[in-house]
Amino acid sequence: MGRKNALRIDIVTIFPEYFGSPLGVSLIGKAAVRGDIEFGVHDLRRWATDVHHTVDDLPFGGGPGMVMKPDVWGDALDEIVPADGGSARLVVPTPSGVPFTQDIAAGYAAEPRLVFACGRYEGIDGRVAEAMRDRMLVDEVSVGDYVLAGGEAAALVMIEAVGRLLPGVLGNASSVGDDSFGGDGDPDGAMRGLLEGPVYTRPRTWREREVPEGEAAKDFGVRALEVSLQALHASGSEAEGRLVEDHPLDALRALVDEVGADEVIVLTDPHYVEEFFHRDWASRARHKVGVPVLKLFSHSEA
Ligand code: JB8
Repeated sequence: MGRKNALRIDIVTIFPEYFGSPLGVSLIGKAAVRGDIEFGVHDLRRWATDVHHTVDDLPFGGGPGMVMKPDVWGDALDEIVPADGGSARLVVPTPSGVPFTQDIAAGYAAEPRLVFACGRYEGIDGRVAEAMRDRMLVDEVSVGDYVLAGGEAAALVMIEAVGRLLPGVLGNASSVGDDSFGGDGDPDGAMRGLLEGPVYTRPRTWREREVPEGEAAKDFGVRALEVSLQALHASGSEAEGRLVEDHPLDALRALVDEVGADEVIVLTDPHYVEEFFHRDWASRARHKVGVPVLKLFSHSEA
């Protein structure tokens, strides 16, 4: 078994090979290597009982397509999940499910164990989800208002959204429970989107397009500040704000002196390189403003 606080994810599918690459790369691949996430991918046909490994049958009442057999799914889930549910949560992707949201992702990231039941054809016999509710939480979830050919791609979407929220996954190492304060853990909160905007990197001029600077850059800052203050006021805060155009550290020091602040809280998106070298300006502020500087990270990737 993996380390403590690890998330165990089981996936049941007739296409186990579908998951190899996506779960092996990037943040999730590394989290799996470290043991922060543990995957079990199971071929549903292992629980089929006939020579053809049949997993589907004709729908009662007629209609198009085939329906996945309850006996095969029942035997699979009986073997994968302990009889008492073992604190697992069963997630069944289906176009008729409740919409998958960032809040649901955050809830899943706090679970010890998720089991994804990926259907194909017209879906899984409706009694399977019903029967499993006797032993565990069962969520029927949709990742969007369109119809996929099966639950596999939907499961990957959810696993990616959950994986990047796990503690220990890059960018979350120092997060301080600031989900409700501008982080993407609470995208419906008052602060949603305040720190987002277009981003730029080198070269400064590309195909005759300049990275916004001066007045052009200020425009975005002015709007972001407006929206931020509006949201804060709407939530009952007496926040004031100002846009800083010269060096933020000098402005911060001046502000600390001006208002006699005894603490500074910096809310920022994490940046991998800056964090690694402790070169971010919030860290430098610690040595310059003469009061404690608490740094909070939003839950987004570097
Ligand atoms: C058969 O669009 B979907 C979705 C579609 C599906 C199945 C599961 C999910 C199974 N078609 O979220």
